[in-house]
Amino acid sequence: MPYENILVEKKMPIGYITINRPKVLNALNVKTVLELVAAFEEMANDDDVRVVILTGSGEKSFVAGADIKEFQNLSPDGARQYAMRGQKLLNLIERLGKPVIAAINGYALGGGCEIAMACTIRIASENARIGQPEVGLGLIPGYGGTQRLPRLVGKGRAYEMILTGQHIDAARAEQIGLVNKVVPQASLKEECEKIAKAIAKQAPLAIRYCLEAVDRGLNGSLDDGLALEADLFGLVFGSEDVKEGVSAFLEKRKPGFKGK
Ligand code: DAK
Repeated sequence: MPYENILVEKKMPIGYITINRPKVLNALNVKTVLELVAAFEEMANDDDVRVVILTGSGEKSFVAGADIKEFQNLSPDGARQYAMRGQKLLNLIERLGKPVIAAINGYALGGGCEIAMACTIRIASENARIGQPEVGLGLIPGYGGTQRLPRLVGKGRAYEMILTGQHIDAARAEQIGLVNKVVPQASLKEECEKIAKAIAKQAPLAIRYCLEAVDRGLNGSLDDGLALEADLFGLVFGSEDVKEGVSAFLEKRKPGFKGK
C-alpha cells in the first residue's frame, strides 16, 4: 500500500517504519496515525519480519507530538474518535507479537514520547529531548502517558515530567530508565539493528510469549503474572522450537528455529 507520510521498508529479519513529515518535526496528524496502523498490521502479518524499528525522518525529531494544527476544530466526538484511533495504534505496537525498537533520533514530545513508550525497547541519540508538554497546551497526555510513564520511571519522576511539561535530555532519560541506551546519532540505526539481530536469532514463539508474559503480567498482580508465565511456559513446551533448541545445545550446533 502506498503511504504519504511514512516510509516502510523490509530488510529481513527487520522491518523499518519511518515517520516522514520532517517539515513539522514528524508531528502526527490523523492520516499518519492511520498509515502507521496499516504499516504495523503489515509487519505483524509478515512472519519473516522478526523485529520492527520505528524512527523519524531527519536528524532533529522522532515525533514532536500530535499535530497541534488539527486540535483547532476538534469537537468532543472528534476528540473521542481521535483518542480511539491513537489507542488502537499504541495497543497494536505494544501487542504486536514481535519487538518494536524505538530509535529516538531527536524530539520525542507528547504523543511522540507516548509512542516510544509503547515500543518494547528505546534507544536514543545524544540529541534526543523527551517530554510530555501537554499541560502547556491545556491538555493532559492522551495516548497513555499518564499510565506508561510512571510504570517506566516511577511515580515521582513521571509527575515531575507531566506536571512541569519540561523536556529532559537523553542522558537524564537513560538515568531514569526511560531509554535503554544513548548513542551518537551516527550510530543510532546500527545500534538498533544490533539489538534487532540478536533478538532475531532467538526462537520466535519464545519471543512472542516473553512479550506477552511481561506486558500482561505488569498489568495484574504478581500471582496472576506468575500463573500466566507458567501457562506460557507450558505452551512453549509443545513447540518444535524447544526440541530444536535443546537438541542444538546438546549437539553443539546452532539451532534452526521455525517459529513452530
Ligand atoms: N504539531 C504541528 N506542528 C509542529 C509541531 C506539532 N506538534 N511541532 C513542531 N511543529 C512545526 C512548527 O510549527 C514549525 O512549523 P513552521 O512554523 O515551520 O511551519 C516546524 O514544525 C518546526 O518547528 P519549530 O520552528 O518550532 O522548531 P524549533 O526547533 O524552534 O522547536 C520544538 C522545536 C519541538 C521544541 C517546538 O516545535 C515545539 O515545542 N513543538 C510542539 C511540541 C509539543 O507541544 N508537542 C506535544 C503536542 S501535544 C489525544 C491524544 C494524544 C494527544 C492529544 C490528544 N486525544 C486522546 C484526544 C497528544 C498531544 C500532543 O502530543
